[in-house]
Amino acid sequence: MKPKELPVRLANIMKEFSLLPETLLSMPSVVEVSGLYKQSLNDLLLFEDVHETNEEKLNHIHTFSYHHLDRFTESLIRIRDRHKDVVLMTAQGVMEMKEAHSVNANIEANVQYFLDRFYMNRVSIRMLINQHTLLFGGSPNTHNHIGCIDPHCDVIRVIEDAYTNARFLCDQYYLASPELIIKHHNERDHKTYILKSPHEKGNNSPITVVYVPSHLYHMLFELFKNSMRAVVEFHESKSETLPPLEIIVVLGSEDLTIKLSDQGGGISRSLMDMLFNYMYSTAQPPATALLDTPPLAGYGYGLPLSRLYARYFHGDLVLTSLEGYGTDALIYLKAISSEANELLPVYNKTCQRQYTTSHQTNDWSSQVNSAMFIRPFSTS
Ligand code: W6P
Repeated sequence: MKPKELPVRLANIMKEFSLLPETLLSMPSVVEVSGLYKQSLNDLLLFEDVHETNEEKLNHIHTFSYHHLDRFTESLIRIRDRHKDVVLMTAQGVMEMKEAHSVNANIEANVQYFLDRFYMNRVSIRMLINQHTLLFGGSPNTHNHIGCIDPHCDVIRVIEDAYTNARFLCDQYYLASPELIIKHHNERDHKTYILKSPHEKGNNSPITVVYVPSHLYHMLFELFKNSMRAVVEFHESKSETLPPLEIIVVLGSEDLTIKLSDQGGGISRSLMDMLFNYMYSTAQPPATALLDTPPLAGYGYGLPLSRLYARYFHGDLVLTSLEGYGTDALIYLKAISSEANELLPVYNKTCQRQYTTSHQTNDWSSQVNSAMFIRPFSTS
């Protein structure tokens, strides 16, 4: 890691912070978050001063370096802990804004743009901190990982792990949960495996990828919760048996694709657009719904954050749906690790323009033209 990498990432996102609409910037929770970033940047800069002045003074490079490294590691752990609730605090800030101001399309677009970059920046900073603390924290490397990167991340194992834990929540709340069928196809190695899971295991070689298992787990756990909730709620009143979830994992030469299909009734196209929208997803649950809200999948920030995890290493997360039937969720990862470098928000003129120019107004009309329709939509 370059010595200034962390302070630069902190400073970049703080600059973007300052370009947010005042309506959001002035919210108490946002002021608080902004304060955490200032504090952490200060911590790191203070540290650089110590490094430079002491290095000039002292010739005991070795003893100094070890001491220095320990203090740096401790500082990073403190920063990681300080920022642990930032997603929650920021969501709180968005809620405060929605309550205090009327929000126009412009502000909504700015907030969406910012939060994607803000959370991506956060993912990247936490990844660097985790790498540093794992590699220099002094505890032995137990399972051939490089920091939090597993060079042989077993995709099916992570799928089964995420399924088991989501299923536990689902059973607890609904007293039922759908089965899972896993298939995988290893085209890259010119072999095809079909595997029924989690109950029947073949002796096929697993599909592995160089990846951060916790990121993959996070995405899959989120998707499983959404699918399970949809399946159970859609079939509750319909039949005794639940249609299973189906996963197919395909390793191609360029992409590793994981498709999770549910028969949970699907989502309309108009709702689909909203699933990744932070402003839409930040709703105070109505007081009466609090007790009824399942621990599974409220449409919170889970989906947009999962998509950021996928995009962080140049993958993606995509939903397609057949309303009335079910939904497919696709996770794309890079099959080749050399293509899976970090995707980072950069602060430049284009970015600045995003905040300063007004949101483009739509140049497609959806006005009902009475010449085209014999019976125009009712206005009630
Ligand atoms: C649904 C809604 C949803 C969101 C994300 C992933 C899967 C699903 N299924 O019905």
